[in-house]
Amino acid sequence: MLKLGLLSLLACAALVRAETGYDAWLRYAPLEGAALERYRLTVPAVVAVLDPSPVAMSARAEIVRGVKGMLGRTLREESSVPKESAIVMGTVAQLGGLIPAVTLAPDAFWLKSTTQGTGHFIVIAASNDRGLLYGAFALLRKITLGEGLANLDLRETPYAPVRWVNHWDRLNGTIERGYGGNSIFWENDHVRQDLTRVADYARLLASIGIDACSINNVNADPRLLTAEYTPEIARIADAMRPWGVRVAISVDFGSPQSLGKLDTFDPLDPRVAAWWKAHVDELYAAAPDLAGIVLKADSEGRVGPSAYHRTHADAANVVARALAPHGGLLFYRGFVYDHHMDWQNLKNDRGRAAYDNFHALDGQFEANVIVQIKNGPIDFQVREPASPLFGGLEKTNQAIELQVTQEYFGQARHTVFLVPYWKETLDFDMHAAAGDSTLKALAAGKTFHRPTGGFVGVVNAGLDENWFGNHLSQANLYGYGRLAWNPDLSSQKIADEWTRLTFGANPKVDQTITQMQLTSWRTYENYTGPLGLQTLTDITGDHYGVNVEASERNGWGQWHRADEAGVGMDRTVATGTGYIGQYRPAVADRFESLASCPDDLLLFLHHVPYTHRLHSGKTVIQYIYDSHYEVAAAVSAYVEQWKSLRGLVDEQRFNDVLTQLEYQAGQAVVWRDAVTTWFYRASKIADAKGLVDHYPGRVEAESMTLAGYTVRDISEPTPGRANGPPIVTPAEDASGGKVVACPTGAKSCTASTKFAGQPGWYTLRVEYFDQANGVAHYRAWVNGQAVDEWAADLRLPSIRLDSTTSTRRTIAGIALRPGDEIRIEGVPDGGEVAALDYLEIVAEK
Ligand code: GCV
Repeated sequence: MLKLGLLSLLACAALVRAETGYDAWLRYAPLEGAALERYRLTVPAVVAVLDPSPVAMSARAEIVRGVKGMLGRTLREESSVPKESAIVMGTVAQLGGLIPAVTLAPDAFWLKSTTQGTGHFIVIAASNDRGLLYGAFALLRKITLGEGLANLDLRETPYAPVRWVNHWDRLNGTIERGYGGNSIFWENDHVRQDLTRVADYARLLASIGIDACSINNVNADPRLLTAEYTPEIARIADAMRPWGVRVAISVDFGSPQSLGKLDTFDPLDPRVAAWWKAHVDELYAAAPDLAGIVLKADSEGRVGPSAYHRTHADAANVVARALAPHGGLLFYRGFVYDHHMDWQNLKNDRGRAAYDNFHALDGQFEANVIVQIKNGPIDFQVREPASPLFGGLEKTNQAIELQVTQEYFGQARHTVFLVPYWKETLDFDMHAAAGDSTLKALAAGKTFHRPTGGFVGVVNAGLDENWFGNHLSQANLYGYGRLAWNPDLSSQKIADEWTRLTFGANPKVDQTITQMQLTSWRTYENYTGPLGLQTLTDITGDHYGVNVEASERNGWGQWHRADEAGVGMDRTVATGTGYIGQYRPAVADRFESLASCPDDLLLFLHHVPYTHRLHSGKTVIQYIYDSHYEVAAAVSAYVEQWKSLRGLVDEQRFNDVLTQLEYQAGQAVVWRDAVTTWFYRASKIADAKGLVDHYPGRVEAESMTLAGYTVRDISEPTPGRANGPPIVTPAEDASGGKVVACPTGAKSCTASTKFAGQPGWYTLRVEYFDQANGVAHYRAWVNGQAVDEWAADLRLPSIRLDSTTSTRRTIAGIALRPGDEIRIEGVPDGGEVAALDYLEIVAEK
């Protein structure tokens, strides 16, 4: 009895072992039962590596670490083929007769089981040390996933030579569009002293086949090219090198003038060319395996070749020529557009910009230049068609830029698994050539037989223990790497792999998380920008909360043109901006006609009345209404699904994700209400289902009995927009367009209401505002009895009272009788005014 009790206690302890998420998908959690027995029989006692390079040593150490974690056994390390059974790693030549002579591409690996004499060998063969490392990770992945090792014969070659990540880290340690804490690379204008995190990050990258990483923001700080930083860059390179990850940097195109004391940065001036050469030579002297340079020029205020009426090819080539002797690559960003466009001109279209800027230059770039093109023509919106530029370059290397960091995707406070989105884009046939002209084939250089090309992911992982601020967001980095390695993997396969590696093999856990991840993009899209609306977020502000009109009446060109009469950007050739004509005819014809244009992209490509019928037969306006209600319910269902995993996922990560999903469920309601209200007001078409603008059980804070609280119109300028009136007035951000706020400096304020419903059990939902400039406290009372208290301490990106800060507190299990007084007390702090939007009283089932 005692023994049993102890055993179950131990089992329990293993299950609830606190996990911070730091190990991500490389947990190597102990195997149990039959799986443990099976692998203990098949995994030999020795691991030998025949290649002495540091990368190969990492591969061997990783095998030892993984086997120790999963099987509880420490393998003996050797450096020649032992007589006894072993895992043996080496190049095909080093492996001698152990396996047949084959030619393996760089970074490819071959996992092969073989027998010689009395020894059984698991061979990891490759043509270079990175291949050995990738093979080692593949072998460990197989063990974690429970795949058999007998008759092993797995040969994998990366789909594309370029598998990079970019970081948008600033030298001061902050990150542009980073949601997982500050930089792992930089602190106080220098490289961090302790680079352990950097090495651990490189290990994560290596495990998914990523081999290069740029370490500073594309909005580049020119100081990085001063001599002071060269040894610092070299330190990062040293930290990442054992994992086969090479470092790259982003540079400012004006550097020859701003740093070099030249009177010009004209790319055709020989002094400028000499300047770049000298600087690049210096960098390579310190870090000889630097992967290359990333350049954002003539974009969003960055200087570029237009200053001298030169072309993007001139700009790219002057830096590329400096890199060429060292084998470095120059990534020139295709994200070039005018952000001061006249919004009243219906022919203007930011979507055209990449193609218009680069198509005519095809063939003019040096062989080591790669044009780095965002997946869509605008900017990582919730849905965009594939950028037509991918089909418009035949004699130029290209790479697809995907955004792993969730800028327009809920900034890691919302769970959105992006792999299905990326898959749709990568599999899209651009009809650019007779053979395979899917986007992935074009980007990888296969279609037009380019020397190089591939994938770049903007990652922006940070110092948070779990790297991203949300455990489930780790799946995006994992999925990005897996797709860059093999874009033919299905979303299902990637989600399933990631879930089992990250949360274990329990089938219920696997199924629940995988399903949630696979549906999460469509869910998010349907509350933040359905039918090709791109995004309805505040594009001139934090890119997070709702602000339907923020896209309009400004020069940024993220227009959706929603007004009283209709919605959508007319990008047709016949009557619109002509954007659709940038695609090859087979694609253009499909997009141009309303009959064949996919519903998902309708409003990206066409302007239609709200009564336009989709292929499903539903009107556009009813789709907007329905989709918002459906997905708000779907996110609530995620919460319930997650709760069903209690006890099956370790406690820390279980609670973290639960908190995240509960928050997201509240936000989906904020989005639902704001977007449907806005479209109802604009279209004046009532919801056929009668849901929009009717909120049963909701008591607006402004109609409660207030003590100290004052009513505020949400569109008032707040300190965040102190310089004049706000650009937009998102009255839809608050229920009823109003909130109540407690003046700064007040001790506390209260808002109360009398319950008038039937006696029973109720859930109270308090919609309050969690501004970033203080930590207000709230208390809820029923008939003078305290029932809940909380602090408004989330890390949200606004100090305004708006949908970004609008947050929901759920208080379940409250018994109410008619006449009961419900009172919310808010205690302001700093600039945070303990504001309230409404109270919702929901009967429990
Ligand atoms: C690094 C968008 C983002 C910017 C980003 C830019 C880019 O505009 O909001 O933060 O700048 O894209 O990709 O260069």
